[in-house]
Amino acid sequence: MSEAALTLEGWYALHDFRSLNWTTWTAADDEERAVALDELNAFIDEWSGVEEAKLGSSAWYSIVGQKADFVMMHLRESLEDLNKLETAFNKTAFAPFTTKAYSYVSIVELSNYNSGGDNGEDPMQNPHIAARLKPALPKARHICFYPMNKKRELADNWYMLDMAKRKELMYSHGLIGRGYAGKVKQIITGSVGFDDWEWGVTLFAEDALQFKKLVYEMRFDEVSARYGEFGSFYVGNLLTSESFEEMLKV
Ligand code: 76R
Repeated sequence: MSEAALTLEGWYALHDFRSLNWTTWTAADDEERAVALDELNAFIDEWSGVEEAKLGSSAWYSIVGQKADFVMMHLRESLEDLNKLETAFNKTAFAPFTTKAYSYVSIVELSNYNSGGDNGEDPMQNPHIAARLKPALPKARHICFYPMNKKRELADNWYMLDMAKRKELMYSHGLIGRGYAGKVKQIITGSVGFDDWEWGVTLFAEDALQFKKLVYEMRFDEVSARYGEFGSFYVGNLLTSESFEEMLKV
């Protein structure tokens, strides 16, 4: 049996995709819309306190295209916290104007493929590792999210490769990724046992074109070319209360 990679886990993640019900939104009167927006803003205002207390982080983006209209991405200490958040949103007066589009449950993950090996230190005490496992989500202009698997086919089975081979392949993957330092920030979340794919990939960038460049370049790398399987891609733009209100103006 091949050796499993050792993984470190940080905050639990929920990507909560919603669509707007324009029919009910445009049919509502001004007061109903104002109450809905007030309750939505109160819900969102709570996120900054959680971030300051270092108990989690949230991000809010519109989604371009018909798969969803916006996504709330939450990182929190536990699955219970994530559950409370989605329920709190569902209880706002804004929620009836939305429909559920998609969701993804996972946990921030780092694996030991490219680490120097066991040096006897507790990795959780390393501030760089801690910051990657419990990251403050960047308020970058754009987000890109997609789920993925590593293949388990007879000829190409990632899980049957020995550790040394997987390390070698992941080294090359990391090299390509590092070429995008400063342009794309990636958060890899593991979802084996939590959701339908094995990982969630969340990318943040000021220039959305860098998503295409990075993902395309990786397609030629063996880890993705041979072993990667991908779900639907969601791409969008940073939201603020102001830009969301602007989007909802009827
Ligand atoms: O964590 C690290 O920075 C060390 C190197 C590294 C690992 C272990 C790394 C670097 N990744 C790792 C693990 Mn990655 N990554 C993806 C995708 O679209 C595709 O083809 C794949 C989707 C992107 C875009 C990306 C970007 N990575 C993983 C894993 C877990 C694998 C496992 O355990 O089997 C997956 C699924 C995955 C997928 N990766 C980087 C990036 C970038 C930009 C980097 C460089 C980070 C940096 O050095 O700043």
